Amino acid sequence: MTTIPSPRKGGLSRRGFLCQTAAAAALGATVPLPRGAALAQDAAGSEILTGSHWGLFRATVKDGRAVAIHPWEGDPWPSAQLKGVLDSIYSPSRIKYPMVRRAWLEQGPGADPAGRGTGDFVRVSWDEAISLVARELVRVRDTHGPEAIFGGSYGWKSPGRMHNCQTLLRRLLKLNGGFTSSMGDYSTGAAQVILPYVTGSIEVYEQCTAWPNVVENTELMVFWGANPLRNSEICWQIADHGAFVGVDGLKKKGTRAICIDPVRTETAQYLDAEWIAPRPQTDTAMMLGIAHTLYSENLHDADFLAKYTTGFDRFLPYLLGESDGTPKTADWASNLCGIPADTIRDLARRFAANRTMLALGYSTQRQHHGEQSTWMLVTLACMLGQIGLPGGGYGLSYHYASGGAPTHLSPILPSITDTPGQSAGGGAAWLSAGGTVSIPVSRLVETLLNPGATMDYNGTKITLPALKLAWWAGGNPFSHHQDRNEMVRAWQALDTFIVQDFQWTATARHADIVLPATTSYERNDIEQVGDYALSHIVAMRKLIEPLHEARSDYDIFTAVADKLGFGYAYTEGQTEMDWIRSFYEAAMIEARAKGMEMPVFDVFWNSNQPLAFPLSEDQRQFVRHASFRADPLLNALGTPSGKFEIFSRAVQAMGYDDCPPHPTWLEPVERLDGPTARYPLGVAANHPVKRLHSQLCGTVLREDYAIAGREPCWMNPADAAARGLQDGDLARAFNDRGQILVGIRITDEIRPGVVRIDEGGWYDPADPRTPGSLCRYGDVNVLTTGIATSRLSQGNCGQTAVCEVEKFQGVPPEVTVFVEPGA
Ligand SMILES: Nc1nc2c(c(=O)[nH]1)N[C@H]1C(S)=C(S)[C@@H](COP(=O)(O)OP(=O)(O)OC[C@H]3O[C@@H](n4cnc5c(=O)[nH]c(N)nc54)[C@H](O)[C@@H]3O)O[C@H]1N2
Ligand SMILES: Nc1nc2c(c(=O)[nH]1)N[C@H]1C(S)=C(S)[C@@H](COP(=O)(O)OP(=O)(O)OC[C@H]3O[C@@H](n4cnc5c(=O)[nH]c(N)nc54)[C@H](O)[C@@H]3O)O[C@H]1N2
Ligand SMILES: [Mo]
Repeated sequence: MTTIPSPRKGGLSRRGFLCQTAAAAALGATVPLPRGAALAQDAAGSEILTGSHWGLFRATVKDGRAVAIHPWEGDPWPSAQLKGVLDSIYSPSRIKYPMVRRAWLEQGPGADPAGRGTGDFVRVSWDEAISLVARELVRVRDTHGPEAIFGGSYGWKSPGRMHNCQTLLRRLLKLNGGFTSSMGDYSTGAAQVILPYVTGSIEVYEQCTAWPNVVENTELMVFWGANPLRNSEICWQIADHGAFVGVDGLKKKGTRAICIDPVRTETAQYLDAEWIAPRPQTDTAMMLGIAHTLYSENLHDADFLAKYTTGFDRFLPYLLGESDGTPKTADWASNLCGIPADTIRDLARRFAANRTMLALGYSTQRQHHGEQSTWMLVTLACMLGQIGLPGGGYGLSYHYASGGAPTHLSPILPSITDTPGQSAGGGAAWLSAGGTVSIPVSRLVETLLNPGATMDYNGTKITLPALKLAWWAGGNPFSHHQDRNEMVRAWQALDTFIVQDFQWTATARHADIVLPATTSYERNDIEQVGDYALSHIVAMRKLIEPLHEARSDYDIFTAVADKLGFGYAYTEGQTEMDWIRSFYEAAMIEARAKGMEMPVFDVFWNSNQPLAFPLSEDQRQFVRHASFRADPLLNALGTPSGKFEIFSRAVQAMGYDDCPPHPTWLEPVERLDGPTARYPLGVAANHPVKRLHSQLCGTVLREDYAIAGREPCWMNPADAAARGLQDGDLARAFNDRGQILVGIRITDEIRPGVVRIDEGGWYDPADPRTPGSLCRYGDVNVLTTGIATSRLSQGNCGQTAVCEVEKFQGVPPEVTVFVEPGA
């Protein structure tokens, strides 16, 4: 089991320099003069401070090479993944030069699409690569229309307000006349669409009741498919790791915790929590069983339901079975989820008897009908009536990016926009014309397979465009998308696939044109710390010069814009540092309006210190929905009724049979022990222990977890024994959609019947020309289903799959995905 690094002794001794503020003074914080900050750089020598998804760190640079990195001394819980960060800069999977697939180069766009992924690339000069890209953008636009260009490029690009490659890509494509974009994300595809109907906002990325308030007031902490001690290792911006402090607070306080999860998570282990392991994809049923118990034992809060919610009366006949003949009793739920009915009843009683916080993760909505679990959890919280009270209610981001870490008083740092001219006071209208089509982000494969078809989405109809060109920057679709083999086939509809990355991911390998980008450590940028904490602004200073022929995303797009004749419109005459300075200075003005004085840009930039912002006691004690509870009329929710909606007329009006108007148990297309399951094991395709999705899979970190050189497959001893599998065995996991190699890791920290294979293992097909061939490393998305959660949200179902696992017979094929193609 991975050990959790212990928090730094003495807690948060932040060495950052504070922004001068009346608020900080009131809090008793020392406010060093900005002048002193300039000296700090000398003291730190050649150690350069920068930031990453994994946190702030200082890098030692010798002779132009980063040789060591150390977590920032103010990080309460540094990520063990940092060692992979250093290695990622120099890893053998770096893309060194612009490359073009031979068939495409010699025979033109669309040539031999089945040959993608075979590694037959030709090195070209930057000049040639830029010309090819520019010519192809014009050709596709003029022949097929701008919507034939897909620019919805999704993924976990590096932090930084300047080199946001996705925004930069859209900025370019807008100038070229438009493109097809994408909506939503793979994280919360279902939840972020259903929740506005239920709670009036997307909720999943909004602040939860702050950890200090939880530690003080919560008596029973329920982590429902939520694992902060793993999933808050990272942030979308720069990780602050505040959730670790929060969970540690629960441990010190001795708060009772329950983890409802097929895996005994790091959080469960650290807190020595009660572990309840239902069958995956049955949570809605289990929640209904709890709700039924609450109602039948009169433990629900009728006053709260009456005052703050609508539609409980429409839901109740379903709960009681009056509308469909099936009462959703604990016994009924037990049959589905595999948890004893007594345990379900006991949970209901304890939830009601204690100040209970229900912390839900995202996995249960990344499943077929994933809208229902989120909606049902909010319904449960409504029945318990503790929403808006200290330490009670629900929280949907305690596990993610340190949701619940108290929010500091800080300005919002602006970032590059996709609309040139915006910062210069509103650009010309023609600049943003065209390309208004947008598809739900996980429906790209469906779009490629069904051009011209109509898709339902959230009450609207979308006509799917005929895509001919896709350009990806800062994401890895050949990792993040489901049903890889279907995807490989669908990709053949594209004439041209351009990929901009710094590593030879499976996506880059399937490209026609590969453009080597720098890592964020080879360019300058600026960012905030903590998605929720917003505790600091930090200069992400360049550590080293770009390696090989890599260029920054901004330089690459600028070169294409120049070639297309709109270079000036693209850059507005601004360099990288001009933009960074302008973002900082805009934040300075906002800070001033909030009563804070930030140092001038040069002092900040040269200080080699993060700029700290103050935290008020109010924010430490923030309680989600407290204001709504205090005055539901004045602070009405954003739903049509202004209340929590347990029955939604808006959802009803859409008439989708796969998303009824109140939370409902609907059988998923397949699940462990389900009526349609053709394979005996449920697959938990979790977020990885020692990676960020696919990032860092190509680094030394892999040595810490790979088994038999493959992605680990966690398996319960009973399941292993039944298959004659030993710890460390090389095995084949398969279903109707595909097959992958995995290494067996036997552990009783997983529920019998479930295997865990983390997402993000690099796809390495034995024969790229033959969809369905064996993936030699272990990309779990070969096994998952590509269907959508429902017609409402069209979210992905990355947590929906069943499979079988058997010992691999024969000569193990070599894994080749971690070095350059042809190496
Ligand atoms: N089965 C299953 N599938 C899943 C999930 C699951 O739980 N189960 N989770 C889903 C979720 S929630 C997500 S968010 C997605 C994640 O999917 P992605 O975000 O696509 O995955 P990453 O591996 O983070 O890919 C980011 C890529 O961007 C590159 N990159 C980083 N910085 C830069 C930069 O500055 N410039 C350029 N040009 N490239 C850069 C990295 O090298 C990497 O290849 O996966 C989804 N897929
Ligand atoms: N280390 C690390 N942290 C990350 C990421 C990463 O790649 N690596 N990715 C980040 C991103 S982009 C996102 S969106 C979030 C994702 O956050 P989540 O989607 O919440 O993360 P997962 O790891 O997929 O699942 C969380 C827990 O749910 C459990 N689980 C799986 N299926 C079920 C089920 O059917 N029922 C129940 N009750 N539990 C289930 C899993 O065992 C796991 O412990 O994580 C973020 N944090
Ligand atoms: Mo995500």
